[in-house]
Amino acid sequence: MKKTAFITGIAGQDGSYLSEYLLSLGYRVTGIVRRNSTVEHQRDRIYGLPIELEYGDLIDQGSIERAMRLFKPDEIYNLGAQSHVRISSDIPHFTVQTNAMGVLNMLEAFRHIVPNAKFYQASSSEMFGSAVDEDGYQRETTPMHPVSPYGCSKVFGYNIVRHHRNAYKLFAANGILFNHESPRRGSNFVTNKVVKGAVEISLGLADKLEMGNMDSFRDWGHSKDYVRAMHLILQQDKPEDYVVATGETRSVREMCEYVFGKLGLDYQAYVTQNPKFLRPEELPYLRGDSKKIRTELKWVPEYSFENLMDEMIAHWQEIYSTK
Ligand code: NAP
Ligand code: G4F
Repeated sequence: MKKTAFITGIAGQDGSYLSEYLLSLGYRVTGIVRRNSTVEHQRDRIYGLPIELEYGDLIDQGSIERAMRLFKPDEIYNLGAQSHVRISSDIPHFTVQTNAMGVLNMLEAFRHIVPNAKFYQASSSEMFGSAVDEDGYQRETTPMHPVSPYGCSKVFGYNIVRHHRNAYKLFAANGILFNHESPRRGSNFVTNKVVKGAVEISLGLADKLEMGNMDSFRDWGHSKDYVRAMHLILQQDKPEDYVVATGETRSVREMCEYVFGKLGLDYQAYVTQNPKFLRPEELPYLRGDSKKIRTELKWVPEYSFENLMDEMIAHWQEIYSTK
């Protein structure tokens, strides 16, 4: 029988790729979107997909329960979040309400309405914050010392999932995902900002790019590879938490060097620093050890860093060639 998936954050980067992936596997795909005054743009990433949508908000418990009763999901993917780390310092209350209390709202609806379903929580490497193991990696056992309202809210979500799993014997699992990108990434995240800006400069549409901290390191993978991991985590008999990462790390500076270099440019001639893009507290270094999901669930990413960046560059070149 056709399985039903219920996705919060369905119109976001991951929600859109996950929808496409689950549809390709024969799922009925359902989800919630928030009310927004510009409805056309809100649904750009999921335009034309045969999915069922209702209005809902993670902060509005009644709306979550309504959707859960209506869709009766077999699998629940809680991807909805205020997902921008720097902006979480500007809107900390909203961030915590959505990313922390929102998870509790989802778990309670899951527990009372569809307790036999399986639940995936979009946890984050930002939870590790300043903690790094001695060998230079973060993994499932690394302590969590978050350095942003976003990171703190995600730690609550992570822990309340583990609590509900243990206390009520629910299938609830965390994917601890490191940064993942794509042409669908919001253009105020660093990779897409750099790619878009560099393509504009290469076409003479801009002459500089204002950045924040160039010396933080991130472990960047492709969203398409990471949504496969989410699905895999829910196909197991036992709910467990898994780190999903490439295991490679690069600085923002190195990423700029690659992207501008691909376009025949020297990033140093165009990139300037604007303090408005710095964070009150920076997370300087992320590198994930995803041995557990690779060995136990046989997850293998298909994209390299270079393939990912090249796809994003081609995306922006295509956009500007049709303007
Ligand atoms: P994204 O593109 O920002 O998508 C987030 C989605 O959540 C958007 O559709 C957004 O809708 C929705 N949302 C925001 N507030 C909501 C609320 N109060 N109620 C219901 N929906 C709400 O993020 P993403 O990159 O796809 O990430 C998906 C999830 O993975 C997030 O939970 C993120 O924190 C987590 N994560 C991401 C990464 C990464 O590198 N991408 C890594 C680790 C974890 P609107 O457009 O209406 O705001
Ligand atoms: O692309 P970013 O904004 O992503 P960040 O903060 O690492 O968060 C992303 O990954 C998390 C997983 O670890 C997710 F949980 C979260 O939802 C989100 O998807 O910034 C990456 C790095 C930071 O060190 C930042 O300081 O890039 C640096 N950076 C330098 N200049 C900049 C800029 N980031 C942004 N967004 N804009 C800049 O101009």
